[in-house]
Amino acid sequence: MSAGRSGRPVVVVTRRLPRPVEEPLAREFDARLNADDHPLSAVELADALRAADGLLPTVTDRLTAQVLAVEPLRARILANYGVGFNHIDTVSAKARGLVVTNTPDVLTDDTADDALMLLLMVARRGGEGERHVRSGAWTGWRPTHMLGTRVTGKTLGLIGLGRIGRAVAHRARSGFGMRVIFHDPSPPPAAVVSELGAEPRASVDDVLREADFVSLHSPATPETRHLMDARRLALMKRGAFLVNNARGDIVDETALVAALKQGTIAGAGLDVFEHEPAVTPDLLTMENVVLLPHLGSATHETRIAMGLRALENLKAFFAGAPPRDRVA
Ligand code: 8YV
Repeated sequence: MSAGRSGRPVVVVTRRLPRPVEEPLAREFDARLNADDHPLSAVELADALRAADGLLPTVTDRLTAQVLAVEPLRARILANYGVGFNHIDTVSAKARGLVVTNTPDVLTDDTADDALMLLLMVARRGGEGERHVRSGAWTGWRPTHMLGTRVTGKTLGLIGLGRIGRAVAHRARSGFGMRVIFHDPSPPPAAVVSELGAEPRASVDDVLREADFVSLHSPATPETRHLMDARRLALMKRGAFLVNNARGDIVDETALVAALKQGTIAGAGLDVFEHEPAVTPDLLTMENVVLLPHLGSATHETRIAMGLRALENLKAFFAGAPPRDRVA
């Protein structure tokens, strides 16, 4: 096994992580931490692949085919911090003999909470109301002021019924009395679906035609890129809302802006963006849009759990055991 001067494998940790994660990482490995937390450039990522035995990257690291083509390659594992790994070219990683792992499960509940937060905020005009109070414009209660849309009893359409989709379905049904419909090309077992009380639909389009709220819970893959394009946005009800805390490129952001401007849909709650951290400027001016800075898993508890899960994957790998969360 290759190792650093300390005899332990060298692991480049690309961003600052919570202290309860950095501490054991530094004990277990010759960990190279990112003290100033700057996002690594392609050149820095290539250097890390040349210098380290393993990387612990995040969603801000674009591990493209070009970056992964680096010579000589020393790294043997990419222990991703996060469940989504669309920022890693897994085909190239595999071709270069790199193992890729992720951190599922530990972020499911908080990410589902974030989707419900977006749904409630956009339906009940939470962001707009907050801006109103802070601006000093509020003149007092009145019966017709800032009326929103009721959530209880409405139909929630889920695109994707994986771990996070199921946690959203559970919350929506048990907490808000919503009816839940979904489409997933690889649905969970029928018993799981019926236990959730979620109703399958044959296609994404069928979900869009029927739902009052549409929430996206698919992985970002070439097949789901721009899944929500102009045609599909037009299938949604005029009074419906779109929620996305999966990945930005599942939505054609330009088409979304047009749909919001034309009143094709009523509003959107977005935690992720197509060109993150850039946000289409028009969205910044729209009151019926809630914009959050990729907060899905952003709790102390979950960000620590994600780090410990990545650490577990690294430890297993360097001990010669199969890492629990291998995805490539
Ligand atoms: C993370 C996420 O914060 O896990 C994911 O896929 O989108 C977020 O929960 C981010 O990916 C960390 O790298």
